[in-house]
Formats: sequence, structure tokens, C-alpha cells
Amino acid sequence: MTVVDNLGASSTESFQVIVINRTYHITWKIASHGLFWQYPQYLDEEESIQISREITYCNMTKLIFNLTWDDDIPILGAPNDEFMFNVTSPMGPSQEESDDDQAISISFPTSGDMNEVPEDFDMGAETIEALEQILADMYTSDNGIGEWEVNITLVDAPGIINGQIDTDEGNDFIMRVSCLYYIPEITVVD
Ligand SMILES: [Ca+2]
Ligand SMILES: [Ca+2]
Ligand SMILES: [Ca+2]
Repeated sequence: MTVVDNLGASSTESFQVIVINRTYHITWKIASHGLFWQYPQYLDEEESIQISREITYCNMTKLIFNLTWDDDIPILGAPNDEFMFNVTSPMGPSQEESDDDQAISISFPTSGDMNEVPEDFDMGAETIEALEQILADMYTSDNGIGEWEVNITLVDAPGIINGQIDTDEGNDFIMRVSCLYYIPEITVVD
């Protein structure tokens, strides 16, 4: 009878898995992109222009459309060209404003956020890169992405002084858009 004791022959392998599991604190802040939609462009009196652009930013909280102009022929120093502009969102709702004070601003939405800003929280992760991936997967929202349409009309461009001939035939305008969106700020707790 042969007894084979192989205990001594067996090798012991050991695996050392190093998991650096840290806790992170996630807060959210609002950042902004400034977009030029229309460089100075001239409109004749009573003329309209339509501008369509696709906006593709995720996690937008607000879009702010700013129409500005500088009346080239004010009357006695007071600007009087009247612009009207309206914005139609890809979700359907539209807004319209008109003014003769050289600036009109339209915001979407009018109150609250287009995408709700997440709550702050703590989370464990092996690496900050892994955490960023989790946040990108779980907290990416696409409300507001799509085709936005803007219509701009120069309603009236008065230029008459003391009954003389109206020499104001139109005006330049500039269309800028600010896009606000939330991004995570990550700090190590322990
Ligand atoms: Ca004018
Ligand atoms: Ca005119
Ligand atoms: Ca003008």
C-alpha cells in the first residue's frame, strides 16, 4: 500500500486584489455655453428672417435667446426701431416678445429647469473615472435637444424728424443664445 502525501508538493498561489474603494461627494453646478446664432445681419423694415438650429447639449436647464440691436437712426437720441421675435422649442411651446428698446430676451422654460438638477449625494467607486462613467450613465438627460426655431421681424423702423423724409429703412441685429446645463463636481470624502 502506497500512501501518497502530496501536500508538500502542492503550491499555494495567492492573489492580491487591490480595490481602492473611496467615497466621493457629488454636487452639481450650472455651467454655460455661449452660442452665436446670427452675426450682425440687416433686416429691411417689415422684413422677417427664420433661423433654425439643432441644439445637442445634454442636461440643459435653460436656454436664453438674446436679440440685440443698435438703432442706426434714433429720433432725438431715443432708439425707436421695433423688433419682434419668437422662439419655438422642439417640444412644441413657443414664446413671442416685441420691444423697441434694443434688446429682447426669451428664456426656456420660463420657470423651473428644462432638466431637473439632481440632488447632491455620496457614492463609493473604485476610481474617479469609474464614478464619472456611472454619473454619465445615470444622470444624462436629453430634454431640449432638437431643432429650435427663431423668427425675427423688424416691425417698424421710424426715422422721421420734424416731418422730413423717413431715412430709416431697416436695421442690423445680433442673435445670441446661452445654454445653461448642469455638470457634476466631485470631491473625495475618504
Ligand atoms: Ca429708427
Ligand atoms: Ca422707416
Ligand atoms: Ca434703424
